Amino acid sequence: MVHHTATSVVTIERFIIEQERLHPEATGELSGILYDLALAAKMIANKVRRAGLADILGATTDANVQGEIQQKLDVFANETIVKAVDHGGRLCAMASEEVEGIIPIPEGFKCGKYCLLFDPLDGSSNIDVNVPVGTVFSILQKVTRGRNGEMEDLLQPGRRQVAAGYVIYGSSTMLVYTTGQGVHGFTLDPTIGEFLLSHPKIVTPRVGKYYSVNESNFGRWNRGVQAAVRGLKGDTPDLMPAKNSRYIGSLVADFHRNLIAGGIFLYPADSRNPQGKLRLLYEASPMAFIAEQAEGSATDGDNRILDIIPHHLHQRTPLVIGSRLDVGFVADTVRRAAERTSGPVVQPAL
Ligand code: AFP
Repeated sequence: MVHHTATSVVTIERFIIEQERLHPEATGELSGILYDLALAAKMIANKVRRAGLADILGATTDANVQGEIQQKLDVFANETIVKAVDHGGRLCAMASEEVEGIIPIPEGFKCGKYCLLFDPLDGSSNIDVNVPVGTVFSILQKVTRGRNGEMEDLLQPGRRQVAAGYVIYGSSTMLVYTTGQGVHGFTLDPTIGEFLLSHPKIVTPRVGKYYSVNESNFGRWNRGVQAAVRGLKGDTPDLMPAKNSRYIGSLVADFHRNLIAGGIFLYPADSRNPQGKLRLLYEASPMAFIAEQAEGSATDGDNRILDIIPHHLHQRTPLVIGSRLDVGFVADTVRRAAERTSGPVVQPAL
């Protein structure tokens, strides 16, 4: 890693180039995708910031594939990302949380060796009330041989990601990403329109201050999850000191706060969402790559998120993610409860 002095101004472009130089075999294609995503992020940030002013709020008539009402800004963000990356010759296929099937590279454009999966505007039900929203992305290398990317290229376990990141449109706009060499955060300086390196080599605390979960689901969780959340509140002080609670309802914002300050985010399965609510490929997997690169961890309760083999694009998963010891505490508590009710479970928890 290149070391910068505290006073040097490092743009995201410079940082990406310097990282690429560490890999003599790199063709620059991955760097190109990251630049394009940074550009799309600036365009989306610009629109999100003006959302309260422009006549852009309100639901469109389409319900997206998740059956949720799609906000106009979701559509804008989706199109902005597709247009920023589809013609660069670096991607062979895309998939978006907002679109049912594969998004192909249009005829006439070159295809490359990478696939992009993204959630264009996560937490969009929060836009009307001025709460931070975000974009999440995941990049995989193509494994099939044809020109176009296929489902097999997109349905790879998270451990095969070559890059993942998110953009948070909050009190400032930040882009945080990893290519497997640590996690680095950039803050958008709106006066010059550049993302500047503000958080090099983010390492999340081993034990966090916060727990983040939608506790209105408490009565719908299994006993193990209930016991774990009670533990996070201080029920078993010998095992886990009590934590403070923070929950925004926007994954990117909840995850980002916990990444920096230390903490754990949970969206477990419940009786209404037996597979959990969050999407494996657009949310859990990229966040898990970032968490692990920042020395945190991520599990579905039984399995490391990055080891889960996806079967379809919009698959959901329970998610427990954040500070390593906190995630371990929840996984152990859930496992012990499962052993008490149904004998030992086969999968070791983290
Ligand atoms: P929306 O994009 O529909 O607002 O969903 C946001 C989200 O997928 C994720 O960002 C949050 O962590 C989670 O849902 C919040 O879900 P609850 O509202 O059930 O707590």
